[in-house]
Amino acid sequence: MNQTKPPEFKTPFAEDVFKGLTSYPKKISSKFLYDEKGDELFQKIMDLPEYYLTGKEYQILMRNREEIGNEFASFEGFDLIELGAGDGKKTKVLLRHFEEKNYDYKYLPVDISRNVLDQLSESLEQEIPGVEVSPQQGTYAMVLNRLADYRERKKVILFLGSNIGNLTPEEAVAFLKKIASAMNPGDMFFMGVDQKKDPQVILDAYNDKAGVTEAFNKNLLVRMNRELEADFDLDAFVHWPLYNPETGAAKSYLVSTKEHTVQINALNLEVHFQKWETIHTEVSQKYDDTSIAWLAEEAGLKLSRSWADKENTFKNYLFQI
Ligand code: AVJ
Repeated sequence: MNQTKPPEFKTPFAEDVFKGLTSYPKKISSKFLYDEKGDELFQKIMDLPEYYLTGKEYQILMRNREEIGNEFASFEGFDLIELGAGDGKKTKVLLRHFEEKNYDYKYLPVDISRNVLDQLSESLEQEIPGVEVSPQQGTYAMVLNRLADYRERKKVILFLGSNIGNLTPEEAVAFLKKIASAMNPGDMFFMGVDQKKDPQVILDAYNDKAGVTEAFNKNLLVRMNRELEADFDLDAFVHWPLYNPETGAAKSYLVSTKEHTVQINALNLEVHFQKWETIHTEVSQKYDDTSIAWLAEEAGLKLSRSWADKENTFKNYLFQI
């Protein structure tokens, strides 16, 4: 019998691109936005005037660090586990405060990238030398599984920056169920979530004047050109963010401005684009208290309290099980 072997992929990126660009409508998973260049562009995004998320969350943590610390602290001490720590700029607000209070805790930043973890450990060593850091390299799922069996002392899991937004609500429920299953009674989950608001404000956050978000989105094309020997012409696509105030989904696309064909040599693939055909590249889901209550209910988490800025631009929620 003549069997067709399923294609073997050298990397997760190769597999995602093959599957996503042979589907209709075309898509590429947003997690591949973060190569070295993507990390650098995201750092720039966080400093943009239109990208309010980082500044608002920083403010919330700064103003409420005392109260938040009182919730986290416990008699037997605690382990602070951060999913996707990045440069830790916001987390350091809490760590500095915990140091001042002499809390008995250990900080366990989780990231897929060794490089990110090394840089973070080094900067902590410089800036807050007292804090005990135990970097955890791996995917969130790997680390959560590993930590599920750990019951020695209270766990506080941090998930900041509205990173939950990169999942659809259905994916978010599945993810929060994993978090819940890694928690024991008394453990806590603290999550930062961008809120539904004036649609124009949200749209502008993903469509900055300086074009940094456009470059971030198009970096996927650059990455395919480099890593998969493709020949994407960056000028043949426009960056197109959308916000739907009904669903709370902010989505980004790359739209082909002409009919053309792209070669992806490493995948032995020719990809045809119709004029105005799209590649969906990212979702940044926005929530409100009602939709967060639904998420929590579905995932088996109990919402215990939240902190926000005056305009409810951004909220940080504390959950228990
Ligand atoms: C890191 C997922 C929270 O969706 O707001 C910023 C990523 N994309 N600008 C977001 C992002 C375009 C960001 N998150």
